[in-house]
Amino acid sequence: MGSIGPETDAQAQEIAVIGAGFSGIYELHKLKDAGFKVRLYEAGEGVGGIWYWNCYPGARVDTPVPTYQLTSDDTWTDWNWSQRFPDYSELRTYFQHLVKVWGLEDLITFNTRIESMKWDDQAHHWDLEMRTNGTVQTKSAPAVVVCTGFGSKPYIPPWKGLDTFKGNLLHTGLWPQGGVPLDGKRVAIIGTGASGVQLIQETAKVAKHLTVFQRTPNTALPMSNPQYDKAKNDVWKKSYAETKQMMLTTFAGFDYEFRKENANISTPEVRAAFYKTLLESGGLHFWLGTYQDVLFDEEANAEAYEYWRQSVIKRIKDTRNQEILAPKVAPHPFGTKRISLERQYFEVFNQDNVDLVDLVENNISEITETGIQTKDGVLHEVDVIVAATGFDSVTGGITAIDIRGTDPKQSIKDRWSQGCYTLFGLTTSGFPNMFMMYGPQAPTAFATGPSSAECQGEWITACLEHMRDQHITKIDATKEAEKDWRDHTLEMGGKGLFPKAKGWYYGDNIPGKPREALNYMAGLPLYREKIWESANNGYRGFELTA
Ligand code: N01
Repeated sequence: MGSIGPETDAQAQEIAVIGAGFSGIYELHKLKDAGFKVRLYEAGEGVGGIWYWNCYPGARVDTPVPTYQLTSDDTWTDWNWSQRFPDYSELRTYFQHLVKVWGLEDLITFNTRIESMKWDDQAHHWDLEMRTNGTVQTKSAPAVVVCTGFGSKPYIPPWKGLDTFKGNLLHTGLWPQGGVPLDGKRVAIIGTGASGVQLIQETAKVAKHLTVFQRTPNTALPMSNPQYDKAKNDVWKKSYAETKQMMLTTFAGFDYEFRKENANISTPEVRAAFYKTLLESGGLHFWLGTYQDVLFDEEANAEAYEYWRQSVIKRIKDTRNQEILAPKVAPHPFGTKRISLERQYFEVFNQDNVDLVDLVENNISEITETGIQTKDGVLHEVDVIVAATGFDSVTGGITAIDIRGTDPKQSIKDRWSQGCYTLFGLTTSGFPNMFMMYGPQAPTAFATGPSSAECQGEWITACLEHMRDQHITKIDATKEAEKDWRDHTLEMGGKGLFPKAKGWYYGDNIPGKPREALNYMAGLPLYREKIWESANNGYRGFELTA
């Protein structure tokens, strides 16, 4: 019988946590603190999760600090940020700080990728097969917390001829740790999501020539990234207790919220003044601090888009580029695809060394030995091709592992092939004692990483403590409860203008992936209420076995 025992129990096996991003590190700390034997496995060489893998030039977070940090007092009092939106290297240093203050050094095994997990329904434990620098070994764990993140499975479209390219082919999410020289090179970047926008800005500064291949324009907002000195850090620290309280009440865990009025409550002049303030605030205010109906009402949305468009086109000299980057007809309702933050992004296209290809008019026909051929017959010869083409988001990090639960014939990938089933995005029926963080049917992409980690991590830790105290060795979601959660998630995800946009929020970016709301889009406060309602009622919706 597997045993979710205390650290002092010599028979107890280590609980396994997979992935060293915000969720994994937080959960490792919580379980250690609660007295469990626990070990974290990380495929990379260092901590940071998304900030370990996404180390392309310009990679930086678009949630401002101190919102983008864990809130426990031992982690922030001695920590100072150098800027409002830290880059990946500062975030890595922050993760090292977390490991140090929480004493996690000896509990992490790096360079180790979990390849498969098989549930043993007699022993009530998981057998994990893992590869460390080419060596495969198996370990048993009474419970597993999968923290592989929402964007850990990079996606490169299957362009014809891709493997014939003789230059350097890269993906933003698998950027070489030592960096790649782009100075003086001819570079192609395909994709203009958050990663593309950031990389384009940096590459344009150093490349001999940059060709950007855009399918959908990015309605990016100005970042505004002031430096933070000691005095500025002292300011946020003074009011951080109140900030933390506020973050518990807001939709996404930010320290501001949608305005509780519809747009038409104001005159056009007042609205314009309000939009101006939002844009000048920088960050995501124009998206998440706007009138409450902008993401629901077409008229309000169209006006917001037009305001954004006017603010952008005056920064682009060429009228053709204006129309490609900020078209008169919105490509989708404003804000229904993930908004990115930019710094001089639109000015990049005024540079002589930068070209823009509109893939809607002129798609890629094939990749050749020397570059990218478009439908019009032009061959764009380059030294480097960067696929900034995103990820098999939300589910891909989990389904990349061959996970088999009570039915050994069915992997989790098969189980979700026609649609995702989870209870609270925390567990999935038939895969007992397996918990997920920052995965499907949870707030994930609609919440900040740290807020989500704390919300789910506290619940999972409490659940495992309950199992330990009550000598429960198996917890599994019921099919009925799971169906209810799925229905609720899909209902919430069907609201407003969001479903009108095609993108990774709904799995549209991966061929063959079922179209459905992958995230819980009703906000963190309601999510928190629902998961604790179950826990406080004897884990309603779960079957517990001694
Ligand atoms: O990926 P994406 P990303 N042919 O999927 C295009 C987080 N993140 O890595 O929109 C041509 O958003 C695709 O076009 P379209 C953040 O949450 C955060 O940029 O599908 N193009 C799109 O332009 C973000 O949302 C940070 O028409 C193709 C791009 O590739 C998430 O990660 C930084 C194509 C993919 O954009 C993912 O961002 C970086 C094809 N066949 C990432 N297929 C920060 O915190 C796809 N595209 C700042």
